[in-house]
Amino acid sequence: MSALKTPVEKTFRAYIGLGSNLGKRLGNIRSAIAALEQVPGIAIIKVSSIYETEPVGVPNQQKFLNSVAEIETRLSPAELLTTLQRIEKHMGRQRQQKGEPRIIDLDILYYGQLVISTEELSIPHAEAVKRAFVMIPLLEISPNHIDPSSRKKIKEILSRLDISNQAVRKLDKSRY
Ligand code: PH2
Ligand code: MG
Ligand code: MG
Repeated sequence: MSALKTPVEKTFRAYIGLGSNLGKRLGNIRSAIAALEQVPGIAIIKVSSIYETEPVGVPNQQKFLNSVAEIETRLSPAELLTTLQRIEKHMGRQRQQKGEPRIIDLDILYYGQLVISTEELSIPHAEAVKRAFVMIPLLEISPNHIDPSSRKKIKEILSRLDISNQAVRKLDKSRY
């Protein structure tokens, strides 16, 4: 095939949610971002500040650190999922029980404007639009991103969300 006919591989914008509430939380978030940066087929576009957040739905656990990264990727959703699971495992995440404290959790929040729901993977992430620990970091890096399920911008979704009981505090950059 001539160079001119070489197919241009399509890339997609995706958003990854990062969370940690076990071990060295800040180091864990940073290591995960560093690991993502190393993956062929993933380019990191933006990373939000890191937020300390009250655990949602998992009572009596240590607070989380959360962040959201915007990436450009040529990996398919399934390949991206496998990649995130490989990084989680490599960083020492053990999966025994649902909802247990975790060294690192990497979730696909959005993948372009794709909407899929299978047993392995739902995109958009099913809970994302209800969670301040996802929506607030997303608002910081991409307020005009459109959630394909509701067709609303992140800033609109958040303005209508009652997050009064979900404490989210931006970590002071000078301290990390
Ligand atoms: N992740 C969960 C459940 N609850 N709460 C906070 N604050 N941050 C999280 O990342 C989180 C959670 C399941 O993945
Ligand atoms: Mg999660
Ligand atoms: Mg997860």
